[in-house]
Amino acid sequence: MTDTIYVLNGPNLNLLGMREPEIYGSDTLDDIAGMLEDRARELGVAVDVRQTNHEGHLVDWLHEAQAEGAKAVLLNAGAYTHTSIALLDAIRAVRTPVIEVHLSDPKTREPFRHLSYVGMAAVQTVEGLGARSYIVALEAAAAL
Ligand code: CA2
Repeated sequence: MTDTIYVLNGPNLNLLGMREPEIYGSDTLDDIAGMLEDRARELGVAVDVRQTNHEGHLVDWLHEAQAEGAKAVLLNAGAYTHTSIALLDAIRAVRTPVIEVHLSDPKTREPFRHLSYVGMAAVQTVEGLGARSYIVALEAAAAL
């Protein structure tokens, strides 16, 4: 059976490519999903790419990733990265490894982006590479 890697995206990432290209690049989330599907095929894994603006959906999907036996989760929790103890608890609650992903490098931005609850529990963080952050994270997940 082909291993599946969940790629979970949080609030406002559905607007990628439409605003602030100088920070987040000009690729849409659909563009990134296409790149991930192409690279996943080369790596012999499958990706399941999702986006939500709701914190609890991300928690539910982390639980689902474990229940469905996903190999790993790539998680760009958007601004919930910096606020959500619920996500920290969920990542700690599941055995599925979670890799934190960011397009920008939050540590070089406003001070309120320097704290990452996701990063406290993730096995790895890939950030600051634009859309390529997702590809590098996918390669790391496939190698786990
Ligand atoms: O760099 C990242 O990937 C972030 O997770 C993006 C989040 C931000 O809150 C994190 O600190 C870093 C914001 C995503 C918002 O996406 C937008 C898309 C288009 C226009 C404006 C925002």
